[in-house]
Parts: sequence; structure tokens; C-alpha cells
Amino acid sequence: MTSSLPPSDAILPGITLDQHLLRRQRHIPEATGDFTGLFQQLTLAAKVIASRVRRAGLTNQLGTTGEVNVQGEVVQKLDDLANATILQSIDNGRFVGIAASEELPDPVIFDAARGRGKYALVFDPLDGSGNLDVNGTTGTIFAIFKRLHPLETPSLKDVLQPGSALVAAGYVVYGSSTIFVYSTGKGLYGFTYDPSLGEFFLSHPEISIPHHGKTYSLNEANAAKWHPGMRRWLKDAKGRASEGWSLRYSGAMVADVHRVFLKGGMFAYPAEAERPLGKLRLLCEAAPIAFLARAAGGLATDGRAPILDVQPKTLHQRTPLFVGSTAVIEDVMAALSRDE
Ligand code: AHM
Ligand code: MG
Repeated sequence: MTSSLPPSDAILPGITLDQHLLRRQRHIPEATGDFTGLFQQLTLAAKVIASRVRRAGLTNQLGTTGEVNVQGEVVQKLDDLANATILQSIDNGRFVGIAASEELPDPVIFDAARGRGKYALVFDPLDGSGNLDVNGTTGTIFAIFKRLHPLETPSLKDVLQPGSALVAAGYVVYGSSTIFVYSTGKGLYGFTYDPSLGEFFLSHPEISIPHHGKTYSLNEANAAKWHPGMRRWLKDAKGRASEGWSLRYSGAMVADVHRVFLKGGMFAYPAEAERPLGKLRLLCEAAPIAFLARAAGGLATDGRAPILDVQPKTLHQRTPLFVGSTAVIEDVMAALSRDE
């Protein structure tokens, strides 16, 4: 028997999400551990949702609840389950004072009497849930603000902050594997879930969005309703097919954005003639994705202004969204401004 140990990566697949958070926390002398505690609650929720999504076809969890949510959209059974999972995961802790979900008309206030919980959480529990019935990819998106007045009872104001005020954001992709991606503003990190060990391991250190990219992800069936500049940009890109442009669109923003973050290109849900603010939600979808894009060297705009600068007026406010490689987004913005 040899006394030398094998290299550590021959035993462990890498550092865990917990270890990663703790190492970063050590560099912040004033850290209380609340942030790490909140992330532990979120990763627990991600594991539970991933497990439910994987087994949904066996547990009568596919299909709709028969209800329509505050967005006017049909609620899938797993939308409800994912929403309840996240709320339960954070309710037993003291870190979140107020949480707002895409699925709920109003924010949930925790422990209002004592005004505890210095963070405000906004989330889309199961993005792209229309994909569930066809075994397509779905995801969870989350955004974390510091509450404006942590000693006071939490209120809607804690949530109605611009993306530039976020302290962290992330998403979980429930795809061929489960991947948890997060940033606190500097660096974007991805962790792949090993279900046999019940741990997320660092698999994508320092994700950096390529400056250029040749993939566009948008629902082209809506093109007739878009701004003429957007239509022309797309026509030009298609005319340059020999340059290698490809269309990839999954119906789940998280899946499409994850591709764009890794390979470059653009995800967009533009404004439409009868829907000038597009479809996606500013707070629980666009702002966190814009925050992550900036951390990885990319751009996100509503076509006029950076998404991160937009001050939300209402909880479920919508926004057009163009996000991805800097060169592509700048090109699209130029096309949009030419036809104003
Ligand atoms: P959801 O949060 O209710 O699932 O809606 C958001 C989703 C995005 O994930 C996706 O990019 C978009 O809606 C797809 O919309 P469409 O079917 O109009 O292309
Ligand atoms: Mg969504």
C-alpha cells in the first residue's frame, strides 16, 4: 500500500458551492454569515425543485392547476410547488424579510413584527414551465437586494429597487443536469449538481460571455409585431448566414441565456406593437439576468437604457430585454435607434 495520496480532484469533483461561499465570506471581515445562510436555503430549494421536476411524470405533477396567475398565465402544478418550496425554504430562516414571486400578486412579509431579515428576495420559481409537459428545460431565477431600512417592517419599497442595487443574483437550470449559477457582482460561477452526493460542485469557474457570438434566441414568430429596426437587424443577420449565425430558442429564458453566457450571442424578448413592454418581468427575470450578464462582461438593455438602471414602479412590471455579447447587443441597439 502506497502512503502518497492521489490528487484531490481524483476523489472530489471540485469545491462545493458551500465551500465557495465560505471562502469568499472569509475575505469580507464584516460578514455575518447571513448571506451564506440565505444561499444554503436557496440551494436546498434548488435541490428539492430539481428532484420534483425529474420525477414529475411519475408523481402526477405535470399539467396545470386550472388557475391563472397574476400575470394572466396558466399555472402549472410545478409552478405552485416550486413557489411553495422556495417560500418554505426561506421561511424558517432569519435572512429574508420580504420575498416577491412571479406567481404571487403581492410580496410575502416574514416576521413583520420584529422586522428581521435584512434581505429582500425576488424570484421566478419555475421559468419556462410551459416546457414541462414535453420534458424541456426549465429554471429558477432569483435576485437579492439588501432591504432599505432593515430595522423597520419590510415593505414593497424594499423590493422596488433597480437592478444596479442588487447584491447577488442567480439561476438554476433544470436541464440534462442541474446547474446553479450565481454572482455577487464580480465573477460568474456555475456549479453542477451531483445527485448521488447531494452537492453542487464548481464546474464553470469565471464564466465570461464572449464579446461576439453568432447565436440569437428569440421568438421569431412575433417578428411582424416588432420595431422595424429589430426586424431589419434580424434580416441582416440571416443574410449573413455564411458567417455562421444560428437560431436557438427553447421557450425557457434560463436555458437560452445559459447558452448565450457560455457561447456568446443574444437572447431577446423585444417590445411588440400591442405589448410595448414585451413579455418578461423586470424584477424577477430581466434585472437578475442583466446583473449576471454584467458580471460576466456582457450587456443587457431594454432597447434604450441599461436594464440595471431601470427603476421599477410596480412589482410585476414588464420590460423588453436584449442580453448577451457586448458587440451583438450594441449592434441591435444601433439598429433600434436608427428607426426611432
Ligand atoms: P414564464 O416565466 O411564465 O415561464 O414565462 C417566461 C418565458 C421565458 O422563459 C421564455 O423565454 C418566454 O417566456 C417564452 O415566451 P414565448 O412562448 O412567448 O416565446
Ligand atoms: Mg419566467
